[in-house]
Amino acid sequence: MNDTQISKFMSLLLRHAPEKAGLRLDPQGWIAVDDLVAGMNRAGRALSRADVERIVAANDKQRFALSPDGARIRVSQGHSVEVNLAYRPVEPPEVLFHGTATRFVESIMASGLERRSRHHVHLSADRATAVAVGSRHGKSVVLEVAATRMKADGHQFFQSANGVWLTERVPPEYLSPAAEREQSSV
Ligand code: HQG
Repeated sequence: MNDTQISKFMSLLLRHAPEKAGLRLDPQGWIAVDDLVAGMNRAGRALSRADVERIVAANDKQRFALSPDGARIRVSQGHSVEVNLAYRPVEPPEVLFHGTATRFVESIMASGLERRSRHHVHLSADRATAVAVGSRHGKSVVLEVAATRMKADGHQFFQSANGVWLTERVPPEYLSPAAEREQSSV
């Protein structure tokens, strides 16, 4: 397995399915690095603690976080398993962005952005990230979220350790498609 494959398997275990390697996360999503390594080896992925540390340090989006003493690891966002990362509400920028696929837009503009299998709707502070996130699902389109207005109306915003903006849902009245001209310029 190359580092990308290991990283994807780590994401799967730490976000969605720890049981695939016989593991359990603590309520804040942490697990001992040694337990993760042992579990991955049991699941047939031969790797060492040093491999995990290299992958954590090199990760493009800094998905993984180590505890200050380096003993435990978790992912910073994106879980579907029950965890509480104890995010504190923070003041969002005026506008945030959500990238999705064109085929979802009609449904999103009717019922709003929903968190689906994750704990939150994921938003970004820049368009380019939103374009990349959207293109994971198909032809990418970027929606603007009137974040300051949402906050003023009582919605809470959180930011993960790796900079992803999170909120529980975005009702349609705060959403607008970003202008075509702007989308093609990113
Ligand atoms: C869509 C990656 C129809 C939503 C990225 C999205 C991100 C609706 C999909 C992180 C809808 C859910 C999360 C509605 C939402 N009708 N479609 N009412 N409401 N949707 O993967 O935001 O690489 O769960 O637009 O960088 O794409 O994994 O969420 O297309 O930060 O670290 O339902 O995943 O991070 O898809 O991506 P996802 P997402 P990592």
